[in-house]
Amino acid sequence: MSRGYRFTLVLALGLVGCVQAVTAPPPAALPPVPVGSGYLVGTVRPLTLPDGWQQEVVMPGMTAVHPPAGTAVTARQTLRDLPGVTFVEANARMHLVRPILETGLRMQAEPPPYVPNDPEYPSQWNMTLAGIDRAWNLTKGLKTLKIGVVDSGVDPQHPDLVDNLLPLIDIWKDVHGTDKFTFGGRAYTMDGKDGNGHGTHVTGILAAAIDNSTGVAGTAGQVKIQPIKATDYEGNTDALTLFRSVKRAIDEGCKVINVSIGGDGTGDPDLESLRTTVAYAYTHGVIIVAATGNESARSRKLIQNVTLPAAYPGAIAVAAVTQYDKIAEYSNGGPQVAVAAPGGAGITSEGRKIRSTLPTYTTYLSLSSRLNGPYGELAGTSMACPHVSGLAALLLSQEPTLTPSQVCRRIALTCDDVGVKGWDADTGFGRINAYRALSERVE
Ligand SMILES: [Ca+2]
Ligand SMILES: [Ca+2]
Repeated sequence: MSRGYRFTLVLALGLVGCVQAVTAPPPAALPPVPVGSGYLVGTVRPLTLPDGWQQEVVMPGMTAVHPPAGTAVTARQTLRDLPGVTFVEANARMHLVRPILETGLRMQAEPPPYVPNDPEYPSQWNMTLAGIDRAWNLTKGLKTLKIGVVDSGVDPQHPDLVDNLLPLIDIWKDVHGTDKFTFGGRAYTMDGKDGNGHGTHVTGILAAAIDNSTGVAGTAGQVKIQPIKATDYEGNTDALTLFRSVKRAIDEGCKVINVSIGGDGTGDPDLESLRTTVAYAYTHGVIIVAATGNESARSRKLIQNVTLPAAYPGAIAVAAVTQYDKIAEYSNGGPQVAVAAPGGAGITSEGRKIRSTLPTYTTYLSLSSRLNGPYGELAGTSMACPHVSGLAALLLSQEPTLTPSQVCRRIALTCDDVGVKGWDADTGFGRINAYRALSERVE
């Protein structure tokens, strides 16, 4: 029995030894520590460290050491002075090798559309089509940025515009005298305000106050608008009035000027004065955004040339697309077209028009077309144009030092291609995409 017992005991001890060899605990690991903290120490023998210091044998010959807080200044020297230490290194910070990314690639998912609280916003399909709703996640415009609207004037008291309006400058009156007409035996005087309705509609697309629980939302609904009245109640003007209006807008400090004005197609096809006007703005660091004109009837294969001043170098010539992202029936075309933007339907099959602000008082438009304010729908390249002026304003709000040529490139090179593949004479580089313009790098 006793032999048997000893044998069993020896066998048992042997088993214990085997179990210990297989399941011996690994060297103590350090508790979680901040990235880049501590030291790596070369060792030829186990380290004997001061109290409170922690160590982990990383591999034979190298130990990670964490001195207590407060000893960082002297820790390296303390470690160097220990017997058997071959090197001491701070635990260097490192990073994944960053992939080289192509410019213009969309690396992040687009944000969801921003939905403002303006009650008429659900009818503004144009803001979604042009990526403006997603752009509002990035900026809604700088309150100190001045944008010029050279047009028929504006309703200076419109409740959805008044917060963004500077006092109207009436160049029409300076050049041509009072703006008045008689309708149905009644006289109307329109000095100092929009006598037509066109300018108020354009201004709303560009900068109706956003998120004010009122009416519609403008593309750049927080910037300041400098309204310049350059036409009479019918929309008539001339090159001299236009030049004086543009110059005044520049003198007032406007960085972008919306010109939804064109020749009537009956005049000189080349006006040196208007070419000079656009060049003057460009050399003063100001961007002219102009409509290509509405004289075409594409369903009958009649396509008119880009009007003036949109056709001149330095202006961004804006064509119009419909709700369905197709070139609009009326939109003029040609080699000068830069981009397209929502202009709305010219014929019934093209979808809806563009909803915006209209004057709160009687105008030539309300009398002649029964289009009454304070909100209503119009279509045309005049309506497309302020989407692009508004986008230029958003770009300058995000990056105030951009030059006119940089703004033009951003807008053109981030368009979504529409119509014929690549640049085409109907839609230029394509329909603007405000979110892409604000979020993609374009060199
Ligand atoms: Ca509003
Ligand atoms: Ca195209």
